[in-house]
Amino acid sequence: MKSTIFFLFTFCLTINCFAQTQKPNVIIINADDLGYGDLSCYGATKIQTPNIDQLAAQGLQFTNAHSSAATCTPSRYSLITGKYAWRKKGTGILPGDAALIIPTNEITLPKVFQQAGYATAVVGKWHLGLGDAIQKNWNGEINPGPNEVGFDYSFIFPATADRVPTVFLENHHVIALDKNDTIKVDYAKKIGDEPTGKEHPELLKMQASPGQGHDGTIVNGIGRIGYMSGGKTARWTDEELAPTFLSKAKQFIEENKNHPFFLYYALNEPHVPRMPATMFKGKSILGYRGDAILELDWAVGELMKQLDYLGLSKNTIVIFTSDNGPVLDDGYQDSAVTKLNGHKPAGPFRGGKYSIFEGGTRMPFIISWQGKIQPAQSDALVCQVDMLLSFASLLNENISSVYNGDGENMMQAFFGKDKNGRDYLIEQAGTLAIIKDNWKYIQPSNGTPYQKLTDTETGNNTQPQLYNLSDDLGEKNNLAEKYPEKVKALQALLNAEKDKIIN
Ligand code: NG6
Ligand code: CA
Repeated sequence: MKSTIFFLFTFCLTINCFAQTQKPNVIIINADDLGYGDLSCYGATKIQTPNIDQLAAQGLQFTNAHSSAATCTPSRYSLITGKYAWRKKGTGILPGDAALIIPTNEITLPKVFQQAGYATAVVGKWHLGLGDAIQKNWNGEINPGPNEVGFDYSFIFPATADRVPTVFLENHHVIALDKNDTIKVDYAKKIGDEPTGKEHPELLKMQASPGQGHDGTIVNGIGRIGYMSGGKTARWTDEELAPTFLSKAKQFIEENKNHPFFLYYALNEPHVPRMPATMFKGKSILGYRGDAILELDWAVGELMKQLDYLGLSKNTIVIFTSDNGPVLDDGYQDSAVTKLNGHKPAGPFRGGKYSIFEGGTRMPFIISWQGKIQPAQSDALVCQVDMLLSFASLLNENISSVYNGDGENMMQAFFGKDKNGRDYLIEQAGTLAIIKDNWKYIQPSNGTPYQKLTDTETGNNTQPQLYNLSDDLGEKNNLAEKYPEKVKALQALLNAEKDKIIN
């Protein structure tokens, strides 16, 4: 009898152990403002990104994968909630003091993993708001935040590197805070008595671009959007961002090496202000923007090494992508424009960040799972909004009673088995566009067609636009007048999507 119980016990342990090793770890690496053409595996010749290229060589590399939107907050909102951001007010680019915009009572991508027994973490840029109000005490517990929407562990900065407060938060608290030097944040008016970038540009180590703000509180010699006072010991230096996030990501992996984990690793590079670690300064021929891309590539390589070192490479799915298209001058004179050297950040696409043209949302997208996903290229139409439902399906989590969103189950496409992907997809910038069967319709809009400050062709046009992406990737040839029926059909499909009740 005793030996039977012992046998059963060891048998269960083995099965349990087996079940655990079978569940793959998942890492989503999300770069910030990295364009389709910024990586050598996507055709860049003026910069080499060997580590991301390696990931592409061992995985499935997509040519028609998208973020849902051409800026950060709506793009990330979509990834985490599995819903298009344009359905919900208040999901545009958030200031650094915004309240959390993800409802805490709804299903999210990390919650899917939690339900499946995973340890979950976000490390890096958040930009989805914190707390339940704008006016909040940065010196106490800040709640709700990433931990309330599905992340067991979070190590983040609140918004963007160019917005105050320039601090790290670990779970609910700002780290390295001196209780006698409390932080205050204001986006409407100057607070405290420190000189601002506007008052004292001579104090800046990198000048702000004229007319683009970034002249509030000076932190680490760089003018920011917004004002903060206090928190001197807690303020980061830009040069430490990538190494710090990398070290926290590696630590989380190490701590969970015997347990399935989901890591959302949201890198800051190459978003402004571009101020890479000293060892990357001047390393590329493209100025600090190129150097920041090399730093990003290095961080990806170091993360892969960590997986190898811990013996996790084979059982970890790694996805590499970006939140929106590229921009050169996004507020600082950092030589991204003058040292472009013929580099094409958006690759063959028109527009970039802020643009409804493909440059805005057509993203690098690589998925690697050694031994499970065959190395290849895929032209399937997929979107980051699909992550939630796709991973729910992979993990056999039935979420049909709690998820009513815009995502589709794209696991077959992520495995390279389905070559087509989605039937259609909606893209968001100032206006909306819809892609179906490689035709793209852009809804008319009164917005400016050209954003001078960032030198962006936004794609806005008061007339309908129709492009055939099969032979016009650069969206040069508007066929709307030639194919009015096609315009009508796509417009109707877009309108039907807009009318859908998603809650
Ligand atoms: C813009 C900022 C830009 C950048 C962007 C957010 C100005 C003039 N420009 O409003 O510098 O911070 O917001 O980028 O303020 S994102 O990638 O997070 O969406
Ligand atoms: Ca971004």
